[in-house]
Amino acid sequence: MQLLPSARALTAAAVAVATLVTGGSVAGAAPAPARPAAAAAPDIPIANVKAHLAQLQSIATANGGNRAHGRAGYQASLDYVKAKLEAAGFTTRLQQFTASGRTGYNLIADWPGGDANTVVMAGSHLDSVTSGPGINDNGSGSSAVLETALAVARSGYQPAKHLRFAWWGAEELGLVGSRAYVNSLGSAERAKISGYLNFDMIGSPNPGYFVYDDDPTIEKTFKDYFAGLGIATEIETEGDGRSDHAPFKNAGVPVGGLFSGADYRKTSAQAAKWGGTVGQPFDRCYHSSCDTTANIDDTALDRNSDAIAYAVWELSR
Ligand code: DTR
Ligand code: ZN
Ligand code: CA
Ligand code: ZN
Repeated sequence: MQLLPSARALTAAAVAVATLVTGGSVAGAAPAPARPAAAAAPDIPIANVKAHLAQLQSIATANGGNRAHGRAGYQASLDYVKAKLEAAGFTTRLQQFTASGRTGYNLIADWPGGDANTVVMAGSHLDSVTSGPGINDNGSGSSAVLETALAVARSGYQPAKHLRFAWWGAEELGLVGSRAYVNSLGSAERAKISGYLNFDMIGSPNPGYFVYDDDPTIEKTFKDYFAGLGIATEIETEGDGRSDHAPFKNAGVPVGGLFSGADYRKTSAQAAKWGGTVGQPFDRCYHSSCDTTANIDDTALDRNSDAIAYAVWELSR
């Protein structure tokens, strides 16, 4: 989140939310035929995640070097993700809001089926800062969540709970899109969300493996996954309240997520267990023009993408 003082002042006053239902049911495509739920989450192909990142990089390059709220690069990013989801059988809708005098959008994608009264959500912010393409922050989270959703469709997974995915607008202005979404829910709708999983920066070039500790069940799900790989994790402490899980947590929804680090510097103890460079930031290109496709650690992105799929499958059974 990069909160500009003027945006901070404007945010509270300028956010007005309207829900535009667009996309609706997918053009002609019926959901994949129900097949037995996958016993285990599939591997998320890192090549597919990186292909999404390449598309987001191309979009930024073609639109002034960024994918920021209210600009052409954000709209093009939204169009890309929405088209992939609708082609795969998701029901999508755009939620419109205003922030800092510009129109913004959240993209919400529901996977048909499951108990509508028990909703598992996974989300990430799709916007970048104005100063760069935002490939790690947060193309990494957006692409991993997209590929996990597409893996659900490919596998024909039909979990007991309902699956909903979200790509938030205007996170960098102060969690504007995700707060608008939570505020637009009535208490009944909010109570149906059994958990919200947030992924904001999961491919940092000098990566750490941080797990949110806000909800014990969700935290254990992620820690068990990494323990199975023999990878030590740490509790995420850099960003309490600094990403899109905060509005959900403040509304009483159980939250969790993964983070690979931003501008804090890696200690020698961390380098001993994770490798990488001591004394350097986890992401030296945080909020900078060098946050490009070259600013990604493929191993961290792959491991975190697979952890996302594992948690989505485990928590929605
Ligand atoms: N808010 C993110 C960056 C960020 C910094 N600390 C954390 C902790 C957990 C998630 C995200 C972050 C941004 O700049 O978009
Ligand atoms: Zn940011
Ligand atoms: Ca993988
Ligand atoms: Zn971010």
